[in-house]
Amino acid sequence: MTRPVLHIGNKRYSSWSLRAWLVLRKAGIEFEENMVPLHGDDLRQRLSALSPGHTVPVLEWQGGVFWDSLAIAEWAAEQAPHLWPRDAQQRALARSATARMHSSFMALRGQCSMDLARTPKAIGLKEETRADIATIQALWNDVASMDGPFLFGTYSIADAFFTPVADRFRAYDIPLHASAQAYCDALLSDPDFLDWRKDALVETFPYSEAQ
Ligand SMILES: N[C@@H](CCC(=O)N[C@@H](CS)C(=O)NCC(=O)O)C(=O)O
Repeated sequence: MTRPVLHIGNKRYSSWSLRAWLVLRKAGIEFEENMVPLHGDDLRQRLSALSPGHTVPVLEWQGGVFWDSLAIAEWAAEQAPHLWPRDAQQRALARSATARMHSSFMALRGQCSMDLARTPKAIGLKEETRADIATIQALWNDVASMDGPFLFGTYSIADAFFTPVADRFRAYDIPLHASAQAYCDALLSDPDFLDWRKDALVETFPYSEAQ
């Protein structure tokens, strides 16, 4: 079988690509990766040529082209069911937390863009950003199974989806509750994340320094 191809954005900045890539890694699926540099006047054209979603990540598999990190994660979970918790209640909760991450926290995402190479430095956070940070920590606290370092014990899609948030908290030097900090430390010391980060730190694309 030909390997699926995951089209991703710059590893340093593309948080949605990171999520899909982590999920495929955790699924144990062998895949090729193709970097689509997220800059240049022809970016929209290049993304449109890739998929009707006009964004990365994009998964090419058996002649089909699929987009959106959550759809790609669900595709992977069909082959690797361990990506969601085994218990039905926990599984529904993990999907709720993942969907919340996928659709929310615009203030944090807008003000604290992901930059894996950023030296930790605090900025003046907007009120809405502070509210997002408090909501995320409360959500983690509400759903955490306390059964291991990850939200639902063993690593799940929810953890892949929160990994870019953990790095934003690191990069913008955001003080966290002890349990939230421990969770972020677990996400940021995950070997697959560290593999991605290693590549991100040596990327040489043109970039503008995030605030
Ligand atoms: N909801 C989409 C969002 C994907 C997304 O916004 N990707 C960014 C890169 S992280 C992108 O392709 N930006 C280019 C653009 O919007 O022109 C997903 O979950 O995959």
